[in-house]
Amino acid sequence: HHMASPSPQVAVAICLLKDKRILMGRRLVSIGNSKYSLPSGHLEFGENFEECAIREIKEETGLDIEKIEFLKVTNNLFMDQPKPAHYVVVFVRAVLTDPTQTPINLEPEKCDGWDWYEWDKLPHPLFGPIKKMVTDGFNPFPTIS
Ligand code: 8DG
Ligand code: MG
Ligand code: MG
Repeated sequence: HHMASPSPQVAVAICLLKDKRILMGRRLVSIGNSKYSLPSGHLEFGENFEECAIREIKEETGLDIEKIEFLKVTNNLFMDQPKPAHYVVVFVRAVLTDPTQTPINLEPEKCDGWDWYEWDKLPHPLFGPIKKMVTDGFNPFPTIS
């Protein structure tokens, strides 16, 4: 009859880059409701990060991606939620396989819609964890050498 203790969960968040813009959408879920964030989702049993990124983007936007590269990992606590959560979030970047493909809002119960934003004109309010990363200088775009 005892409650199972909650465990940290693993999510993969995708910085999908198209020229100078990145894909974001307004969340319609309890954590970060009405805030703009990246497409992301839970790592499934047996998946690698690349497979998870490809699957989640496809499920949420219909888009096909390639050139998936690891960027960073963050440890995010949401302890002030009705149901506290702890996420280890793996950030990757990727590009469209077909640059003419456009996003479809395939999970309208979870997201208000997807659009492309320039990094210095990101939508607001941004979801807390990504907002802090931006403030701390995170930039997913490749540096031109
Ligand atoms: P799934 O059922 O499809 O597997 O999951 P989902 O419903 O798509 O999960 P999600 O909420 O989109 O993403 C999982 C969690 O990742 C989310 O509840 C909170 C966490 N998360 C962070 N940082 C970020 C971030 O910057 N962007 C996004 N989208 N999620 C993040 O901790
Ligand atoms: Mg998601
Ligand atoms: Mg999902």
